[in-house]
Amino acid sequence: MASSFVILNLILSSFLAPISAVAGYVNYLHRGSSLSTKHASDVLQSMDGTFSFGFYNLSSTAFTLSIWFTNSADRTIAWSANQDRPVHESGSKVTLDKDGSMVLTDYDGMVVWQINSSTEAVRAELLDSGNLVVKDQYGGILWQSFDHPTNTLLPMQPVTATVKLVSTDLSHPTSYYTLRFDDRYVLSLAYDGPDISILYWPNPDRSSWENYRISYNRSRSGVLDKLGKFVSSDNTTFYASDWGLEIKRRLTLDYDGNLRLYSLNESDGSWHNSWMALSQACEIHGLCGWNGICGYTPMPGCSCPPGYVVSDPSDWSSGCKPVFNLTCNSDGQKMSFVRIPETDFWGSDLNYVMSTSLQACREMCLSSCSCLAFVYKVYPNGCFLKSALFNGKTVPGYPGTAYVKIPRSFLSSQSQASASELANRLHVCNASKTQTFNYTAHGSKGMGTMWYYLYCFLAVFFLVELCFIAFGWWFMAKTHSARSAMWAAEEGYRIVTHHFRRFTYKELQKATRNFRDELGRGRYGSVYKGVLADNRMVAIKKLKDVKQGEAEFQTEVSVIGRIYHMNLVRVMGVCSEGSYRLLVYEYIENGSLAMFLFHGKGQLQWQHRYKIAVGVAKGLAYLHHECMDWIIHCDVKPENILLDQDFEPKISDFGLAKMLQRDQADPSMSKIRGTRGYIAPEWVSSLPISEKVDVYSYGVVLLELVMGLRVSELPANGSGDEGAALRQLVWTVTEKIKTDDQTWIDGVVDPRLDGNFVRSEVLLVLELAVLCLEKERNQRPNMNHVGQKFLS
Ligand SMILES: *[C@@H]1O[C@H](CO)[C@@H](O)[C@H](O)[C@H]1NC(C)=O
Ligand SMILES: *[C@@H]1O[C@H](CO)[C@@H](O)[C@H](O)[C@H]1NC(C)=O
Ligand SMILES: *[C@@H]1O[C@H](CO)[C@@H](O)[C@H](O)[C@H]1NC(C)=O
Ligand SMILES: *[C@@H]1O[C@H](CO)[C@@H](O)[C@H](O)[C@H]1NC(C)=O
Ligand SMILES: *[C@@H]1O[C@H](CO)[C@@H](O)[C@H](O)[C@H]1NC(C)=O
Ligand SMILES: *[C@@H]1O[C@H](CO)[C@@H](O)[C@H](O)[C@H]1NC(C)=O
Ligand SMILES: *[C@@H]1O[C@H](CO)[C@@H](O)[C@H](O)[C@H]1NC(C)=O
Ligand SMILES: CC(=O)N[C@H]1CO[C@H](CO)[C@@H](O)[C@@H]1O
Repeated sequence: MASSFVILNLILSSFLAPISAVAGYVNYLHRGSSLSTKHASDVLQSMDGTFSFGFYNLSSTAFTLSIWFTNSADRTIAWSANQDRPVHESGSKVTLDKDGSMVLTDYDGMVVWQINSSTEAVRAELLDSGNLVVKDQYGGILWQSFDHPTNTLLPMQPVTATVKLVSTDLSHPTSYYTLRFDDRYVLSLAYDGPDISILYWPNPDRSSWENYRISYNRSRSGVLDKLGKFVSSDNTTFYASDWGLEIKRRLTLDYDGNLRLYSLNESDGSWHNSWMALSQACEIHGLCGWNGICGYTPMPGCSCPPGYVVSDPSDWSSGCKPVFNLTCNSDGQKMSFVRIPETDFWGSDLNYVMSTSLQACREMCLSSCSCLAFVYKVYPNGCFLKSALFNGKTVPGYPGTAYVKIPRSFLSSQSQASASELANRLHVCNASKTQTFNYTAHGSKGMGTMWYYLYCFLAVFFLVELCFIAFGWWFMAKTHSARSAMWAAEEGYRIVTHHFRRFTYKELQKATRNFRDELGRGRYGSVYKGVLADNRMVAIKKLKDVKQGEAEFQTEVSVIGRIYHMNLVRVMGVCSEGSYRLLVYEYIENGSLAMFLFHGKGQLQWQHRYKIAVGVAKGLAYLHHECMDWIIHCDVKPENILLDQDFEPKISDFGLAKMLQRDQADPSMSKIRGTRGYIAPEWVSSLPISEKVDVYSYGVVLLELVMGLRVSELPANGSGDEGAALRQLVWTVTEKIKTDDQTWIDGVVDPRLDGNFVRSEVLLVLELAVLCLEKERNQRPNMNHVGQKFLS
């Protein structure tokens, strides 16, 4: 009897699978059937259409298995099975196996995620609530996505003792914020960092009682109801500002550590914020990392105390590091303190002494090696010695003053924490923070290399940002009487949106004083110096020959606008009005590498040249392998490598090739881009262009860095063939490298260096250069390998 049931079931499911678009969307998946990345129609939809389940495209090649809001404009993800390990475009699928388990496999059959159950599942169903349930033959629930939330809770999805929201999303894989019941059974927001774990909501300075929480209620559960009220067993209660309406909502722990409740506006698919846990961004712990200080100017931002510098400008949450060495008094190092008013460093208390004088407090800190700072509160007189600086915040009116210990010798060169340091800490892509994926070269024309694809996903960042903009506007328009607390937080959204914005033509005209100060002219148009209304210096590029429509152009630019890497020139904004297409770039002080190498702008020491070689490799590796929509630069040359005041290279003009290619009417024209002397041999053949063309150009740049002359303009030796001189040079260097004697290097290196260089480094650069200049592109290393060579 049972077996015939199974057979019937199998027959049925083979008829029902695969899901086809013809029958419209269904909300279930039968045993034996699967959804694949191949068919866009392979999506389950809840009966009422609110939620969809299937493969969510992060880019054209990377997918996650997710549940998303069908009707939100940006397809906001509510749940993801594999957000830290997306799968490849072709051949990935999720199957409800014959043996009853649900398995997500990558293109190569590797199991990325699976549901473990001892009982056979016969059906997976997406419910109207957004819950994906896997049922057995009796309709019992074997597994449900509601038990495994990612960063979002949906209405009626309980948060329980075993459930934890984690703020990590696709673009912020290392965010340490969590929402969970703490060990007193109070629902809390916590910073669960690698070396510290602290709760910051509800207010950690108060007892549970004072926070209106009930501790140690063992039920440990809470739920948001359909009307927008959240209640949990610890008496955490809050209401959506639009409470009472049955709207689609989500409660999301955003990557910035704030818990927010959003409502969907179904008419335009936007989200607006209807509640948030913390209205003051600086109350969120860990925002500015170790030694950092959060403050409002009035936008929330981070700064470093005097004597400290930011560890990673692209990521303020990595904090600040001291530029001095703190040794103990025993060796005679004289210590002093810098005073930072209205500032506290929460936690890390070494000692607390009541009713003491400032002088006594100071002495106490001086006499203790482990005291890094103290906070002195005037009323009640209190002295807090700090063993570490974390959760620093400057709040106007705060009744305490922080005194940070630094060597006296250092005090003279002290710099004030300036508002300009309150940089935008929200970065988009950071290679070392993203998950590494290991794909074998797949379908890429037999290139035997291993590819390390690192994805950096902007999608979710983009969604959140859109929400913020939408909310900001909605909120300002709607409630002018907004509480001031709300305002400060709203400013926080502006800083998010601030780093990439649309400009009007008028604004840019004004910034450049009607395009008066031309910095240079390039392939894509002229560049002008400008000063924005907020006094930031920018370089404004007026693009020519962009025939793209406005919308298409904006989309394209918003992609490059979200790329943020130390070695890439940052695009701060765009203007697209009528026929005008302008890009606003950060201003890079030192101009281009070409000016230094070929136009006598100044001396470039070897150490700078080496730094440039490494930096450009990192920047290119990033473009090629780490960002969404891998970008081929197509025109790597010293003119497009800008240098900041520390000679850190920044690549400019990336992403433009693609943009301009779109509308090239003449396909043969679109093929030959790049600059003579830097273009790889395959440009002129009919091979499709791959990122290896950039590797080739990079090889030329390496040679130029070493030799200090335009390799592309080497006198042709008789044959008249343009590339011949370069090939000859490459061949010679290749041969020389094989020999043991290294004196030949002195003859190759730029004479302007006057012998001041590190021979082993020069050798490494030359070795890489000839590798990159391999005629056969498959023989060239990829930029990740080049980067690794520099590190090893
Ligand atoms: C994902 O696919 C949709 C349609 O299938 C498309 O409109 C969208 O641009 C794609 N998104 C990305 C990031 O590729
Ligand atoms: C299933 O079990 C494997 C190994 O025990 C585990 O790694 C995986 O996370 C489990 N999957 C789910 C969805 O719980
Ligand atoms: C529960 O919370 C409400 C308001 O949020 C408060 O009025 C009430 O006193 C709290 N109950 C307890 C026992 O703390
Ligand atoms: C504990 O929480 C449950 C569920 O919210 C509630 O019914 C119960 O009354 C609470 N117990 C106490 C002692 O407050
Ligand atoms: C929803 O969006 C529409 C169109 O943008 C707007 O007119 C309406 O006011 C919005 N509704 C809410 C509740 O924000
Ligand atoms: C700090 O100490 C390290 C190693 O002990 C040394 O390399 C570095 O130069 C010192 N820095 C300063 C600012 O004295
Ligand atoms: C990638 O996979 C290959 C073979 O499976 C392995 O040898 C290599 O170490 C992996 N690389 C990384 C970075 O995991
Ligand atoms: C490109 C970039 O900014 N990379 C940084 C990523 O974060 C690590 C650690 O925080 C830094 O060391 C990198 O410089």
